Amino acid sequence: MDRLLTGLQPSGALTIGNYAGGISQVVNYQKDYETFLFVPDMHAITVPQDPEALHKNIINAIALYIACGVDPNLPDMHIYIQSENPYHANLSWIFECHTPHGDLTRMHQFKAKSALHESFTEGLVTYPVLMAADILLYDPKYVPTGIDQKQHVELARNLAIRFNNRYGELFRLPEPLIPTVGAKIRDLQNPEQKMSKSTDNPKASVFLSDTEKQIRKKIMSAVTDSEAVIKFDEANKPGVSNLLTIYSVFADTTVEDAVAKFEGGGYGDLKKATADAVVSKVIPFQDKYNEVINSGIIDDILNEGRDYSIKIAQAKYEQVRRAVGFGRI
Ligand code: AQP
Repeated sequence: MDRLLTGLQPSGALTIGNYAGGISQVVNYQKDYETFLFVPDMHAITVPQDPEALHKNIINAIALYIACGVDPNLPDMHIYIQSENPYHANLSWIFECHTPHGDLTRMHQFKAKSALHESFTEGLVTYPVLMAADILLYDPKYVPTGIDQKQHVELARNLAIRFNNRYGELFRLPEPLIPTVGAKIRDLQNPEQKMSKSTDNPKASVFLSDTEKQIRKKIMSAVTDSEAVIKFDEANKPGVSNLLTIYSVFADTTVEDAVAKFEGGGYGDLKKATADAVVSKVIPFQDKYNEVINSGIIDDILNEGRDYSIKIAQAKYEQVRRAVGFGRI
């Protein structure tokens, strides 16, 4: 069975963007692939985190995956925490020593995130190398992701090619799996940017934990434009295009159908329908989330995921370790 692998950083509450680019794809494909779904807590500390909040966000993320439809009872579903498996960091070091510094400082996400902080750590630079290790340890065929992480999956692919050429066939080349709709949900207040969980503007992102009232308020006050024409044109009408995208993701339809439904109408109607669609999916997720978080099942799920992921990752790491000449012959 081919493998699928993805992770969502516990750097805050998850957004509807994380749902569209990450979780919803796992839910759609989970029966067709052996699935490795992990919480990348080591990635989260590339920017400062409060330790107590980080612990909580890790467990909340697991409960939310399940609440959104990830089925932990599928025999080929493995859910785990990155830092509980030491081979991610071990392989990452080897990869760092094979990655030109310039390849990392040229990454879009590094440029965007480093610009937000007066000083930043080396972890922010090397983040995509750790992500390459997260992926390549498991030989997945697909990595479900939004557009923002596509470049990082490409870096993992390039590292795999470099290693296979230099040391012999070690890694399967992964492919990013980008959703046809919802690959980039935009910030509601600044639709030039993508929606992020670590935003400073409380009106910019809709979180999967928001109340119905908060969701409606944020979507009704989304920035659009003064043209009063509903059409999908991301370059010239990013705000309206974003609403059409969010509507399509949460109403399970295509952007073409959404445009056909709303064209000729006002922005207020589009916003209201978008808010209705988001509320109708997200509020039931929250009911299920409360059930999961209080059920006591999370530790068992994580123990199984940890043990299985260590078994797979250790075998791959041993091959790589020998190939690069570490230790005794
Ligand atoms: N706005 C988005 N639209 C579509 N997909 C998105 N993803 C993130 N934002 C959007 C996808 O969600 C998955 C998990 O991402 P991540 O948590 O690992 O890191 P990120 O991409 O840096 O997400 P955020 O929300 O922007 O987090 P912070 O604020 O901590 O940096 C990935 O598949 C990602 O593509």
